Amino acid sequence: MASSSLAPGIQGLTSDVERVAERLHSHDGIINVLTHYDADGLVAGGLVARFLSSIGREFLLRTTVDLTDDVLSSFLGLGGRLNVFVDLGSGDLDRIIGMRGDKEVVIIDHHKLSREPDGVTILNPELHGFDGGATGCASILSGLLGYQLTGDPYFLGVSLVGAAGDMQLINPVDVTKMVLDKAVEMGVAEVRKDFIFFASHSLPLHKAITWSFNPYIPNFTGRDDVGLMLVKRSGIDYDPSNGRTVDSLNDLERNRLLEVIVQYIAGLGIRDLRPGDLIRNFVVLRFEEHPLLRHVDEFANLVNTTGRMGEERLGLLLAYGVRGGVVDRAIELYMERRRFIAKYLEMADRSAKIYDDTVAIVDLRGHDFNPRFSGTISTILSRSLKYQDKVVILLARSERGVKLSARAPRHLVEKGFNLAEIMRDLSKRFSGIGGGHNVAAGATIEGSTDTLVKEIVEAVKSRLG
Ligand SMILES: [Mn+2]
Repeated sequence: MASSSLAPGIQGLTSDVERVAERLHSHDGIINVLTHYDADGLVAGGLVARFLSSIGREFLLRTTVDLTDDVLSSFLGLGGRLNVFVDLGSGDLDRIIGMRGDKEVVIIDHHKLSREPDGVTILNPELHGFDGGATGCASILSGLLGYQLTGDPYFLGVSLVGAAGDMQLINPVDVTKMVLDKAVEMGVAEVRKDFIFFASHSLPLHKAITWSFNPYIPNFTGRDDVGLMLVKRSGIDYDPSNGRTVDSLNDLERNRLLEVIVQYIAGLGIRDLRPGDLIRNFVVLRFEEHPLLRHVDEFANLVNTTGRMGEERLGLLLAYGVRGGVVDRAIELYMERRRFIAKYLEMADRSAKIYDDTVAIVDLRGHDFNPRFSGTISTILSRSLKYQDKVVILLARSERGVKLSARAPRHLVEKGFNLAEIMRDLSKRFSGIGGGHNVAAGATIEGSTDTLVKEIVEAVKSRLG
């Protein structure tokens, strides 16, 4: 698949794909696979499983939230001689090499390498001059592996689902772009530009128009009542029970509805709303029959949900290619989770207090809020038009104390602002654990004091100064 018009590293990566595919193909005996529980990890794991099945290899597939010592030693302790890490491992080479014993290790990953591979076989775009955060996520690599040996374009199409999950399809470059282009060329994928209001093709019209959480628009996103009001206002003949969807609209109805929606959103008085925020590229999988699976963003949300709700095997099976009852069960979970997200976003928006126009504190300690949603809610808020230029910090009550989930805008991070340090400092001061990345970090601290919010705001402000 190498082409002279692509970055030079593609050639090297492609020969690594061939090498790893050959290695797995020639292995005699069981192959153990461990993958991450997010959308990219589950899609990659499902594709590796499909690939191993199609070449007649026996395998055992596990998922994990973190690569802790316990998880690592249990995985390396499994029978069989070959262990494959997917969407994790590159940053833990020291521990893996230290604990591998006589096991052969293969890593299919796109995170930064913590040291020299030293006898570990690694498939990673970082080794070929690419930024693995921006291109060549684990699903893309697994898709290439499967396609390499089987020629089945399903691998290319579904690998895009994991890429959507890791945010590599918003502006696809290098390896990810190569796979997208190939999938389009093979006729399995199609790229369409459309308004975010028309992103869901399966839901009743009034739910569909407020469906997309990207960007999150307070008093609009996820609000069925607002959706119904706007459909009525547009004069379209509509009854929520008659099953009309976005696809049933003719051009005239579509334009009338669009006009009403844009007018309503403009009336919400949101700063910095650009028309471009409301239009996106959507990648469609042409071979999928179910509308939720046809759209890679929704497919990715579906898989992500299975992991977040502790039902990873459903996500793995979806990526592998199982349909029917597995799709139904995943959709039930998805709808349940969406209802919670919509409810919690409203709650968060009402509770948000903004300090000095830079820090948004969302204190949900006194609310009926499930702390497992903290990261999801703070991420959506931080990408919303209202809060995208703020440091967002969400506080929730959890079993072990107060859980903090923090997100920083990119412009501050580029100037050296580091949330992980703030979370570490706070967790030292309030005896807990904390850390993460410069853009996204968290902490769980013990007890709670009346001055906690004030101290958090002070901690952020001192780092900004
Ligand atoms: Mn990933």
